[in-house]
Amino acid sequence: MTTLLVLIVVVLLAVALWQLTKIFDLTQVGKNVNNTQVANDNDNNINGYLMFAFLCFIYLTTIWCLVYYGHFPLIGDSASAHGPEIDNLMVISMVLIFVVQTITQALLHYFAFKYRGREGQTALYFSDSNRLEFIWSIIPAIVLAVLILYGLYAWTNIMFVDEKEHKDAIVIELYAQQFKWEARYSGADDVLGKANVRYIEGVNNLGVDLSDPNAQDDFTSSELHIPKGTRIIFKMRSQDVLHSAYMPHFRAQMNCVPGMVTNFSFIPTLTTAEMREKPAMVEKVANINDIRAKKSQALIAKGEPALEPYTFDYLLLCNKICGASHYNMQMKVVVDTPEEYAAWLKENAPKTIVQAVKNAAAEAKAAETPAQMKDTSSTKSKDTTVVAQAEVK
Ligand SMILES: [Cu+2]
Repeated sequence: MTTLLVLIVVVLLAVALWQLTKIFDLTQVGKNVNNTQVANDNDNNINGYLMFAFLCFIYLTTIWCLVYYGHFPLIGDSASAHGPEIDNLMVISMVLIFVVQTITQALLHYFAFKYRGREGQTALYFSDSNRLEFIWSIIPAIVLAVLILYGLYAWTNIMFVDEKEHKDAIVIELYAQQFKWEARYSGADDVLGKANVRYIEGVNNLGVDLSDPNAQDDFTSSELHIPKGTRIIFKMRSQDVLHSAYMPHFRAQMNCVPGMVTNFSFIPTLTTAEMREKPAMVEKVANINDIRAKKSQALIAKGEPALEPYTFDYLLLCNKICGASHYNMQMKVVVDTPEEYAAWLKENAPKTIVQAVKNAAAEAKAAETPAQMKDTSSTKSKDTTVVAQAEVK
């Protein structure tokens, strides 16, 4: 790495020296009879045409990217109620950028060509033009104002959810830590118990306050299950560093910040099964499985096991580079029908955190007892803490 940096510095120094000699040469123009370093009409023509060539290069690259990568962005088939609004905003912004960039690049390169240098011709100088400045200020100002206002309107609609208004909403905590997610459900009372990093101990790795009455029926899951058609209010926390809860198919993202609770809320509109049946998704999965089949052939030839076929699942990803295994920080999200969700709750709700802590304590005690029984003869004199406390008293 150091060698590379030294090499870069040496190359940059060489370039700087070369440029300095060129500048020096230019200062000698007029004094010197040799004017080969000054651009003549031929050089200007070449540069003018190169401008056009570069314009073609930009356009061709754009077309190539659209053809080969155009199917990657997730547009349409969003799985949340607010999804179409975000998609709309995205499409409007992208189309606008595309049109403006296509026109302005063409104008920029055309004028660079048209007004290329010609011997004996000097540029027309004028100090300012109020009309021109007005036009190129007011048009972008109006367009940007409309775009920003529309964006703000969409943002307010999506982000400002009054929890009191949505009494039937399900509150779920998303807990981020390097490098995994955990979901905490509020149980029968629909209220999440208090939690704080100070209470983290053993299996209580979310730091739930076990003395809080609301925490008694809280349970956790390493898979996020949510029912279709119900508002879900996510409360996000992080144990260590900045993470970002990103659920692309629901067009949802929110930072998880250590020491504070952040919120995001949405209504899922497509169950996992329904999403798997969408034509675009069927095509995408078939593509992935084609690639996997080809890779599998190569693996089998090497005597290694073949890849499993891929089936679509919603994912909760981390969208902040939070450490070495950030790329793999994900949790499966399952959107159930209300009936399926009720069945899942019935199965998982009894596995409360309080119960898990009790079980762990009982297990620890069971493991301790045989060891204690072995050396009962010497335990009395070995309990140094008791002796120490007695001395302090
Ligand atoms: Cu992360």
